[in-house]
Amino acid sequence: MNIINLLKRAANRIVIPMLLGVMACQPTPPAPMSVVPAEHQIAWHEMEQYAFVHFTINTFTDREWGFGDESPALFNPTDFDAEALVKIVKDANLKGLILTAKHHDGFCLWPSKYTEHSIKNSPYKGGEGDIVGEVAEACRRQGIKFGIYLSPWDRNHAGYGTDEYLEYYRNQVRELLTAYGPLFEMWFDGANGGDGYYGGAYETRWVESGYLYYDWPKVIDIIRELSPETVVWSSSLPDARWCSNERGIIDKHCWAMATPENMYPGGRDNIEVLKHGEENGSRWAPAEADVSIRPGWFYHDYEQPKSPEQLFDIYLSSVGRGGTLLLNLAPDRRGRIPEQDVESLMRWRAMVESAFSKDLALDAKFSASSSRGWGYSARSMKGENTSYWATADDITTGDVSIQWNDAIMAKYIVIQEHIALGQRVKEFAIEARIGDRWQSLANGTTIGYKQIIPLGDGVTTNELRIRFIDSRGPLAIARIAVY
Ligand code: FUL
Repeated sequence: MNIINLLKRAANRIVIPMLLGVMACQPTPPAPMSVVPAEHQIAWHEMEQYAFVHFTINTFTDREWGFGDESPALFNPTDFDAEALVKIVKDANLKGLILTAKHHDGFCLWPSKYTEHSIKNSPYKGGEGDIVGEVAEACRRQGIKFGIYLSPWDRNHAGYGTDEYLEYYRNQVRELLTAYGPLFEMWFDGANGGDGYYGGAYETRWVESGYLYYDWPKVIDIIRELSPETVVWSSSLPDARWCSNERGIIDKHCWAMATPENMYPGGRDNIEVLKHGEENGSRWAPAEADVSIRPGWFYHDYEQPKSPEQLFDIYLSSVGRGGTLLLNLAPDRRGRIPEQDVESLMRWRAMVESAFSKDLALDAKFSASSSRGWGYSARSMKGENTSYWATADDITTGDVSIQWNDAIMAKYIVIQEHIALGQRVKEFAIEARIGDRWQSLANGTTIGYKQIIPLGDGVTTNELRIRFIDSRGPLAIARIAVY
C-alpha cells in the first residue's frame, strides 16, 4: 500500500470520526422561547434610533392639529430640500425617517389620486411637488430606511365615520405602499374622532370605540401583502407598541412581548400593558419611544429645541431600555430643520459617541459560574454580539465576572440578550469588587435587546460581577460591554 492510500485510510478511520465526535459533543443551542421576534423585527431593534418628521399645513398655520378646512394654498415651503433633510438625519446617526404623509387635518404631502386636498393644489413646485416621493428617494440614495405616518383620523374628509372613508383610507395605504414602499415602519396614530371640517359639515364625529371602526386587520392585510417586512406600529400593537408616553421614556421594567387581543390604534385602556409589556405575552411587540426635539411636534418659532444633555438622557431611557427611539424633527416654513436643532442633534451624537467610544471589557477576562459548553463560553459576550453565552437547559441563574489586571473606571454597563431566542432575564444585579468586599452598583429586572445601566459618576474597580438572579429559561446573553 503506498503512502497516499495509507494517509487516506488514516483520514477515514481517525480524522473524520474525530471531527464528527467533536461536532456531536457540541451542545445544541437553547430552545427558543415560545415568542421570538421575526427577522425584520430584529433588524428594527438593530436600528435603535430613527427620525420622525412632522411637516404639513400646521407648519404654516402655527397649529398642532389642523381643523381640516385649511386651504392647500397655505402649504408653501420656500426652501425645502429632501436631500438636505435626510443628510441631517444621517449625520445625527439616525437610521431611518418616518414622515407624516397625512396628519389629522387630512392634507396629503403626496399627489394622491383619491383627493384634491393635497400638495398638487399647493404652490409648492407649482403643484408638481411630492414631498413623500422626494424624501423616500433621498432616503434610498443616502441609505436611510423610510417609513410613513398616515393619520387614521381625517378632519377634512366628508365621509369620515362611514364606510366611504374606510375605502378611501385603505386606498391610500395601498397607494403609498405601491409608490413609496417597501417601508421599514408604518405608524398608526391613536388620536381619533372629535370635531372637524368633514367636507363642510363642521361637526363632531366619534367613531365606534375608536379602533373598532377601522377594522384594522383589513389594513394590516394590505401591508403584509405589499410590504411584508414593514413593522406595523400603533399605540397598541401588532409589531411594535407605544411605550405609553411621549417623553421618550421606556419603563425600566419592560417586556418586548404583549397580547394583542383588542389592542389596535387608539386602544388606551391598556396603559399598563403598553408600559411594561407582558412576560407571557403572545406576540413580539416591543416598545418604541416617540418624543419631539421641541415641545410641539410641528414647528413654532417661539419654541426651543431640547439640549444635547436632554437628548442624551432620552437616549439612555429609550435605546438603553430595550426599545427604540423615534426622535421627531420639525421643519420650519422654509422646509428646513432650524439651525439650533441641528446644532443640538450633532452635539448629542458626539456625546453618545464619546460616552460609548471604548469598550473596556474588550481588555478584560470573562468567566462565568457555568456554561452550556463549547461555543457558549463567557467570552462569547465580548465585543460584537455575533455569539452568546448560554447556560444548560436546567440552569436559569448565573454569575459573570469581568476582571482587569489594572483598575478601570466604569460609567456605563451595556447588557444585551440574544433576542433571536426570545427575552428571558427577569432579575439581575451588578456588583464591583472594592478592596476585599463586593459593593452593589445596580439592580434591575428585564434586559431584552439592550440595557444601558448608568453608574452615576463612575466606579473604579478591577472586577465587576453581573449576577443573573432569575430567568424564564436558560440564559442566552449576547454581549456585556463596559464604558
Ligand atoms: C399624537 C398626535 O395627536 C400628535 O399630533 C403627533 O402626531 C404624535 C406623534 O401623536 O397622537
